[in-house]
Amino acid sequence: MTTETIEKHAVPEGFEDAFVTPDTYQKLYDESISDPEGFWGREGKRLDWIEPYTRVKDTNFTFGDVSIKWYEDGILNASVNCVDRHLEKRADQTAIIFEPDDPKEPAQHITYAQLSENVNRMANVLLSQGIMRGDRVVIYLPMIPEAAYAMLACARIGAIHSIVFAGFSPDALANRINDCGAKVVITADTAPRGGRKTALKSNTDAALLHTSDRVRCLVVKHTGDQTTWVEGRDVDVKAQMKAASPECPPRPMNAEDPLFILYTSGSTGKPKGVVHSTGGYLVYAAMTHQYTFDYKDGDIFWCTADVGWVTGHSYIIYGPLANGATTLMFEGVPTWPDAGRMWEVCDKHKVTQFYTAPTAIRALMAKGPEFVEKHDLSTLRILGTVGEPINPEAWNWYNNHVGKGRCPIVDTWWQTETGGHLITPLPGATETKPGSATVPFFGVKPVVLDPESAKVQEGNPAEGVLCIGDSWPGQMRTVWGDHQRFMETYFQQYPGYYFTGDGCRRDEDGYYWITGRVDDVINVSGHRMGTAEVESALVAHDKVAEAAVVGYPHPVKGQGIYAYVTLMNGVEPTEELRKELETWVRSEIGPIAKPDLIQWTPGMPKTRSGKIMRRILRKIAENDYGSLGDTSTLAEPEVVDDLIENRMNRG
Ligand code: 6R9
Repeated sequence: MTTETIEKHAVPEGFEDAFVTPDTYQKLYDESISDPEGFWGREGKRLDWIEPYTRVKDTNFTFGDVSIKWYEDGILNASVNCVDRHLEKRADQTAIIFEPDDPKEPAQHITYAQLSENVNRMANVLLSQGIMRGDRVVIYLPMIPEAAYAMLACARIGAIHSIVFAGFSPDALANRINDCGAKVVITADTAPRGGRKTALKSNTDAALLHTSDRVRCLVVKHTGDQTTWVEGRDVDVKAQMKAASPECPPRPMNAEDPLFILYTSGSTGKPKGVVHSTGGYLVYAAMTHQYTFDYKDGDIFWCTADVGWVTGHSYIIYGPLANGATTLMFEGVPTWPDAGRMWEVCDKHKVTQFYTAPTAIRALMAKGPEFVEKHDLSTLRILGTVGEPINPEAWNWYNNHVGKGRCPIVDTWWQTETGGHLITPLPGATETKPGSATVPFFGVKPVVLDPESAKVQEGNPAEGVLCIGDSWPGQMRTVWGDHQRFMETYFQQYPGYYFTGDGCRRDEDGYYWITGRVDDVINVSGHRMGTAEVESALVAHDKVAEAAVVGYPHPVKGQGIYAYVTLMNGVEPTEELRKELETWVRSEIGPIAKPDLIQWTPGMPKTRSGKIMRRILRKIAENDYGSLGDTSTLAEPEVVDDLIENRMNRG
């Protein structure tokens, strides 16, 4: 389908009272670009400040001098903004609805008063472990309320949290603990998901063999399953919380003090520790949550992401709680006990905004609409997607079967690095086109550049790499411990701009269509993965001589992982070895990194200077080998014939 044949969807009826309407969008957007100081100076007031800021924006995108500061002389505490300030009006309002993995278990409704008590108690537990302002705390927890308590407890005492997705392996966990120099890791005994359990504590035990032996381990006894216990190192969090005081004074923090670090994959080397600030990040998360989802008092907001990803940080915890919202936390998976679980939960808790990933929509679409039809979804007002481009088929299914044509769909484009939505429709203001993230959020200046000449593509339509022309408060501040890498990754290639790593097209109407990554990052079920990470896991196996990994189109996951592997001399390629390598990658990185296809190859297509020609590997993985382009620089052109003959994707 080309963009020209895609119809525009008008804003459905009933959104006349939305926070942002077509007129206000244009007016506010223009102001946000022409007077960022005035605009963001006003928006910053949505938070409670201990000391108000007098300076709003101090940002520089010049390579070599990159520096990003917002509200830099303001003093605040993020947990006060997410909890304490709501107590006067909302003490008995539900802050978090916890829906457990097993539908037979009762849901929990945690009020703001209870949230406050738990956060304070957890903060006191951290203090008693010697955690101080600026210390790093790694959180390796499933989707349980304690994850929210832990994040906000860190924020309360000025510690910097770094959540590691509970699906990551012990090695991945150890690397992150070491990179940020964490003093403690907070984990749980075991984590039920989809009726199966992950042994988080034993993963943590394995990880801690590769870290400093001073790292303490705080364990949430969630299921009560038996685990090993290391005296002097392991701490029973729930028992300690019970004994701790329910009051812990919040630490006044500078707006630019880091709130959290979140590791994300890049095109080269090991994952980067993306650093987010306390003030600017929270302003941006709260504002985008309010406007993009038109969040109003009484709404029940459900973001299905995991807190281990940035979407969980901004739209399960920080944005909603800063707005005094009711946010739903779901421990389970979309397809267990059956493909109706999401809709059952929407029905049960009267969800008003539902925010998920295209890969989940495609997986549920494949099971048929009967699972949706069984449930009453009449409370839904707004539907959202995030993580990867959504194909128009999935968009239409979501719109017709879930939204019944009455819910605007907000296709939100953003990144771990951006803290919140950058390009997105606003439900009461933006006409939508299936597959397009539409128009920029306030204060966001998208720029399309020619990838080779770096020339700005003026006018519509346009196509090229997507950059952003100026800073916004939710922007990442640095890479933890490596500001140089921050500058090189995002500000070197296209001087003066923030480079997103995505390609895009801007159509006749000025709508943006994200076409996917232009670097060696692949997007598997909405999870970002550096191909280099999977490659280094593969070559760490003693039977592997060389490996190259690329993405290929996958009907449900968006992209699948295609690995080309050259074995050590004398090693026989067998089915058994294929399985062994799959298990190996799972254990090195985590289940999400397991290759979908492994092709054995006697050698890689290389230039004479020894560079692997990934363009060719990508084409063959896409089953598009008729148009390999210029292969004249190949050192051994015959390798390509073998690769084509033995290709694994013939779909
Ligand atoms: C929030 C998140 C970021 C990358 C990004 C892009 C892709 C995210 C998208 C989208 C098209 C959307 N992406 N949202 N592509 N349409 N609505 O996903 O962060 O994990 O850092 O991934 O995901 O390629 O560059 P992160």
